Amino acid sequence: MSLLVKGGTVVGPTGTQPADVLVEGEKIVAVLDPAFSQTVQADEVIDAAGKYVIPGGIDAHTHMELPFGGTAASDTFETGTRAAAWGGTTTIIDFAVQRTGEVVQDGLAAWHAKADGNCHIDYAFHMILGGVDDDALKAMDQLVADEGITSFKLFMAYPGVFYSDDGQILRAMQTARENGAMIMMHAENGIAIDVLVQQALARGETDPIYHGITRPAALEAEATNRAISLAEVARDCPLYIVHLSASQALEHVAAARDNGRNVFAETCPQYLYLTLEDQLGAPGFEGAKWVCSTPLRSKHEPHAKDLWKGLRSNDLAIVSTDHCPFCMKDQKELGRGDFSKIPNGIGGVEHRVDLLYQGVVDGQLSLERWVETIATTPARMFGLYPQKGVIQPGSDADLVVYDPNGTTRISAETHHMNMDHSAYEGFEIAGRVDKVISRGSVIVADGNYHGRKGHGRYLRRGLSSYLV
Ligand code: DUC
Ligand code: ZN
Ligand code: ZN
Ligand code: ZN
Repeated sequence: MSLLVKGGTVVGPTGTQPADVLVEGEKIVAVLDPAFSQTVQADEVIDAAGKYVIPGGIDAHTHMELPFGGTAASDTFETGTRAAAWGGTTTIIDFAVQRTGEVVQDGLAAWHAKADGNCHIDYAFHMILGGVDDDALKAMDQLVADEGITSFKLFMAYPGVFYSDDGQILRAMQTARENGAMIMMHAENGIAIDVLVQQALARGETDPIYHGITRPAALEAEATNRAISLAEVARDCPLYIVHLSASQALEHVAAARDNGRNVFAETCPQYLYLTLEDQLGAPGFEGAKWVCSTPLRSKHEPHAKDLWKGLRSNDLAIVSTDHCPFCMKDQKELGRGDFSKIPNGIGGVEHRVDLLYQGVVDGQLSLERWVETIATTPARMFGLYPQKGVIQPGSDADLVVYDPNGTTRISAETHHMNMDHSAYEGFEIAGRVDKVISRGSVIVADGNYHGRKGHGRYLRRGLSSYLV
């Protein structure tokens, strides 16, 4: 089966040009100058005139079915990957979880059991380590060697749940330096945050807004800097800061990078577009919709402006969603009367490609940088390149035809995520996903869904292309 995506403008990190993309089976076989493709025959032709053709989005940070705070993230691998596909994302990297005390490989097997046969798009895993001991360190080596898992997330937040202390972090970093893996860090000082949370609750400050107030930027910056220092001691172990939200944390990342260090970071659409004041202005318990960690930051500080700048300068390499959806009903509501019991997370896997395209329209990012931050760099960072993240012969035919003249209106009424609300309700975006192709199959076309559960395959990842 061959497919020709014809007449569009192909966008990649190094440039934008009119080109036709020829697909055979699941692979791209040629990227053709339109002047020379008139004679090319294909079983199916997609007209991409007036549209951009970009590599399928790669969301390197999702949490389908994540157990959290006595409940579980509301998207299954089936519903979440389908919503991702609708929004132009053709690969996710989800976080498998080793619960504290559990054998790492058992945690991984449980994640495969949730995902396998259920995904609409291709998927890979990072591994969350719920504690670092001799067995976990051995498991890191085994996962890198045999399972295609080459990145491990640790938590400086959540004492007693996922938390690792500095000694544990250092040991995991030393192991990663040896085996080539990436350490991903949730950088917030959880010990200090817990004190602030208890003090707030004792004062009767129980509303959702106190979630953000008790997680100040200074404690994100402190943890970020500490993680960077520990990685330096571990002979410059590669370090990737997840969900970076604060200017002060970004400054530490930028300084490390200016020193040539192996330090990388991502941000998420919520920190580019939503603020603490959105949450503050919400009536009653509605602010719970925006409870996530790291938290939304104040619009009276320059965080969002600095994050956009960081995306341009590459101090922020990637935009991922940290898709971690919870419904208000029966889930977020668990924290009525005690903000610390609101499950942390915002769902957005469906909207990342569009929300970042709005950044192009607003003059924040170039077209090329849009593609780089949502697709190409995630592939390179996490060992999926050049199978994913690029339009070139030999790569998987994961393509999005994007209509710059279309519009997208975000609403819980129309989204495909399993959530009873949207953190982005009412947002209007100047651009629209027109068609989505996953490994040569057209799965979204003109507002219709043609994908299927089970189409998505598990991807074994290699080491990061950015390893020094
Ligand atoms: N960190 C994440 O990365 N996702 C959800 C909650 C959290 O703390
Ligand atoms: Zn986190
Ligand atoms: Zn710099
Ligand atoms: Zn996350």
